Amino acid sequence: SDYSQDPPRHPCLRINSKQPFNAEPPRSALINSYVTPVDLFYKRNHGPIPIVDDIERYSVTISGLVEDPRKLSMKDIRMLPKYDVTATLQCAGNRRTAMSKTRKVKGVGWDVSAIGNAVWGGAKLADVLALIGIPKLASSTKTGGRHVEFVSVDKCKEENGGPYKASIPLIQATNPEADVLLAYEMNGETLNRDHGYPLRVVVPGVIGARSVKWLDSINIIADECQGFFMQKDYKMFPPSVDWDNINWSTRRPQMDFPVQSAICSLEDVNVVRPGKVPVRGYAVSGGGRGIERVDVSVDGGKTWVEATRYQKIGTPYISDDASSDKWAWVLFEATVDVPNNTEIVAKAVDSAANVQPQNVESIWNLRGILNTSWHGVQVRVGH
Ligand code: MTE
Ligand code: MO
Repeated sequence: SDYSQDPPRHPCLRINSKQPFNAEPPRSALINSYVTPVDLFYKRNHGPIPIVDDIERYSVTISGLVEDPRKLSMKDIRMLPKYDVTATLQCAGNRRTAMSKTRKVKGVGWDVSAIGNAVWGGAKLADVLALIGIPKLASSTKTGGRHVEFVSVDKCKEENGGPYKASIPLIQATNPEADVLLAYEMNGETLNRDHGYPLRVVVPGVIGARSVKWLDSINIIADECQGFFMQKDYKMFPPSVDWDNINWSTRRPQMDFPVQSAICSLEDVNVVRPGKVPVRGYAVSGGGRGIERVDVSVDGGKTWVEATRYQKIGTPYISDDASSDKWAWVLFEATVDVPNNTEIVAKAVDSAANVQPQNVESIWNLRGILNTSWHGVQVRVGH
């Protein structure tokens, strides 16, 4: 493994692990703009950043249970209609550090910023698959394929030096409305090496782990991918399961992420002047569900005020409306009165009326994934 070729990174990133490089921006970077700048976008890797330098010779092999296996060049992919999809990518490990505080979990520690919102530009996977003869909205191929596996160029220790890989159901891959992309642009620029140059998968509304970077090949397969990150990781276990009684085969690989929000205008502990305090942050849900509401409390959840929500400044956000970005977060803001020392908490409600759980204990799991408990910050009033 060679990390000496890793690209330079923004000095503001908080490094959670150097090799592989895992880092997140300060909270404030997330609420400064609706679209997260590329250099401040969290970076989550399982090995060194691969180098793909001969773009003329680069291709994606599509094979497996298909009648017409093919190699697609970057030119072939760029020839398909280009879509710009604004989608929030969130690591399943976002907010893991806080979960670890109640009971130890295994995994890279993250504060609340293993998440970002970007405009991904590329071809729809549904169009790519149509090109090789798999029709739109197909749930199986004539040859028995039901899942689409993405295999990367990178190498990681969890796969014993093999490539990172993951899969999604064929029905999602061939559904144009699911907006699954083979992306070559991020925020209008060529995708950079950290984020998957020259081509990555973006699966909107699903945990980041399925959005495979540095795509090398696509396999049409009968059963879901048997790789480490599908079978031995990124599964949600109940609090009763620990390392001595775990049976990985009893759970499905996590796909959609649940409703989430976090306060980003305040740190864990803050000193504020008495009076009005602005509370700002992000809220997002998986599966294309919009955010119906964000509630903020300054008395531990006895009383609540509703925050305002927005995506584009000047356009009111309406959840699940045609004018809103269905795969993207909303930013929220509320101004609260803080007369004395207290905790400020926020919780979001999605369009299916799913609500974040109050306590982390009820959702604790040994891998520390999907901490979506109410996010709280301490405020001390200084005079
Ligand atoms: N793809 C490859 N090839 N290798 C990886 O290590 N990490 C995954 C996913 N795709 C990963 C990958 C995980 S766990 C997440 S959360 C996202 O990429 C992070 O994407 P980002 O670094 O662009 O933010
Ligand atoms: Mo992740």
